[in-house]
Amino acid sequence: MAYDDGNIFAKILRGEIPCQKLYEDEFVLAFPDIRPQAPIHVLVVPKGKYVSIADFGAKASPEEITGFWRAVSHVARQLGVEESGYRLICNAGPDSHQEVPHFHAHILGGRALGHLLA
Ligand code: D5M
Repeated sequence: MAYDDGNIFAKILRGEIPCQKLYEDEFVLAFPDIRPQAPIHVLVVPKGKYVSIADFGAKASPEEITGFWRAVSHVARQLGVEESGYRLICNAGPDSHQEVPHFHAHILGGRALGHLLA
């Protein structure tokens, strides 16, 4: 799938739609999910234009990949869930109900999460 510059995260990254910035560096922007499914539900979005985790893995530079995952764990620490624990979710494709076609990770925490992922 080709990257669509009109997706909502692209608009947020360009500053066309506001978000509550929780963390930003050269590689990522992190902000709360608009439809939280846990007391803490934050999205970490790479600044590069990647549709999916497959696209990210195939096309991003080693610096971008390292920067992204470092930022994810940094944000989790910043949110105070490193000790209590949290779940990372990266939806990919129709069966996962990936809604926004710009790769991102969800950080979920702040309560005991269920055992099942589905
Ligand atoms: O998840 C995409 C997530 O993005 C979904 O949980 C809603 C969230 N979302 C959509 N628009 C916004 C804005 N404007 N701010 C914050 N969060 C938003 P997916 O993994 O693609 O299904």
